[in-house]
Amino acid sequence: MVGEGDRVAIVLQDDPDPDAMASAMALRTLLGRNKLTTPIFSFTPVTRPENRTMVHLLEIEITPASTEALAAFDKVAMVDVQPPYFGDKLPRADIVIDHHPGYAPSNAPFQDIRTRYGSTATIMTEYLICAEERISERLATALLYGVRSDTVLLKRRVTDDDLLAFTHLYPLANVNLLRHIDRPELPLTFAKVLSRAMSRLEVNNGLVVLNLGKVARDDLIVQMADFCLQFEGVEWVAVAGKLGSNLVIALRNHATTRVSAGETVRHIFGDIGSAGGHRDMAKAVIPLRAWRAREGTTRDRAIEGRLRQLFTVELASSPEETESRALQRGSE
Ligand SMILES: [Mn+2]
Repeated sequence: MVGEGDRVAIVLQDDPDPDAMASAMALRTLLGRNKLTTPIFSFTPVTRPENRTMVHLLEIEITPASTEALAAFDKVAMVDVQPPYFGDKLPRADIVIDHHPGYAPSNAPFQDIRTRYGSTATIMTEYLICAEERISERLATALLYGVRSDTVLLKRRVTDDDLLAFTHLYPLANVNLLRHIDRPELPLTFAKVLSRAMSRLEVNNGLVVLNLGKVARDDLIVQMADFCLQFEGVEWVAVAGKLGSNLVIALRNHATTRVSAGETVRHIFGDIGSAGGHRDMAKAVIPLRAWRAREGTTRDRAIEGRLRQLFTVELASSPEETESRALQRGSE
């Protein structure tokens, strides 16, 4: 399908994830191309800290996409995403390789959609094996990380094909690099924030609430919330931090509670910021101006106290939560 001199653009979903980036690298290898003749595009940049670490360590270059820039290419390929995702922004695709269900079929001349698969990286690994391509350490590391992150460490939606790809890639990959991607470095200044916060840690009725004050990065709030959830007797954790002009709040539970974390933050903060998420993890981002307008002060201790109050009332008032606690106590 792809002629010798054809310029090919590989387009990924917004805020590309490891599966998408690894699949793009694999397609480029399959086509025998380099980053000049086959650049990788996305309409928005990579934002998640682990994904940015992957981009950095594996030196993946992603060019900002635009409808005009892509129109200049002879062929457009999409991996880990399908044409309907882009709508009018990108009406044409020549090659589509993906595992996401639920898209309307497109008229791309080459389509390989395997909705049973846990990752697109699995499909790409099969192509590389069939074509007897050499899989470099860099490519193997990317693909392994792609399979692993899309299947949440081989726990979700994983098939025999994914496991086969995983075992094929594992000996070829750089396990040290993977460890680095998994555990992003913490800034040293965070040690102080951490120690101050730990000295205030209290568990009331299974609930921990902490406000870290000013933080350098969004993921520090999330990491702190995950960390606090590990202490005995903790069922719910809310960790807040000031990031730029916003107050960011991460809410976590063990997914054994009946109340959804997403619903909880929507209910408490929906009127002053963007709030939502899943049953066991949710987030609220509130402009500090909006917080001040509703709550009066943005002093760190005052925010922490108020958050404790809000979450305590919200979780206690929910009939499902009271019932599930009673059940848990009964079974202990
Ligand atoms: Mn995927």
